[in-house]
Amino acid sequence: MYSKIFFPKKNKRSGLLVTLQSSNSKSNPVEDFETGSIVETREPSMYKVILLNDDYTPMDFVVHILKSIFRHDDASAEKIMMNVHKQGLGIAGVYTHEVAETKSFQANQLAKANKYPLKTIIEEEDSHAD
Ligand code: TYC
Repeated sequence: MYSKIFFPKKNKRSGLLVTLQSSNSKSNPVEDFETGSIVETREPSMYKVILLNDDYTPMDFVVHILKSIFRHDDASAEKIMMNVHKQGLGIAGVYTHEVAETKSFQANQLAKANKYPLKTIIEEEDSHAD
């Protein structure tokens, strides 16, 4: 997913189209083959889904969430769950904003439906603009 910003060339009466996605990443300007306009492309911001520890949600249920919603295999799900259990929180996965929101919501809803207090939150990743 890229946003495009068209800057008209000098001495041209062409219009100006701006399609800006909120992003703090560095742009990569390239020349459009057909129009000669400068097209600025940006990577989308990425978001961490953070899994929070609690004292009541069963470990097996946490592993189930990590496998079914975050697509981890057995070993990875077990490792993340134990890490969250010991450290207090951990990363279930990193996604674009809409996917992160959806997976976080699904995990929280599944926990709620099973009357467990497990919660996930989302947080934007550092963009490391260089
Ligand atoms: N601490 C929980 C227990 O001892 C297990 C657990 C792990 C709960 C990770 C939530 O995100 C979590 N049953």
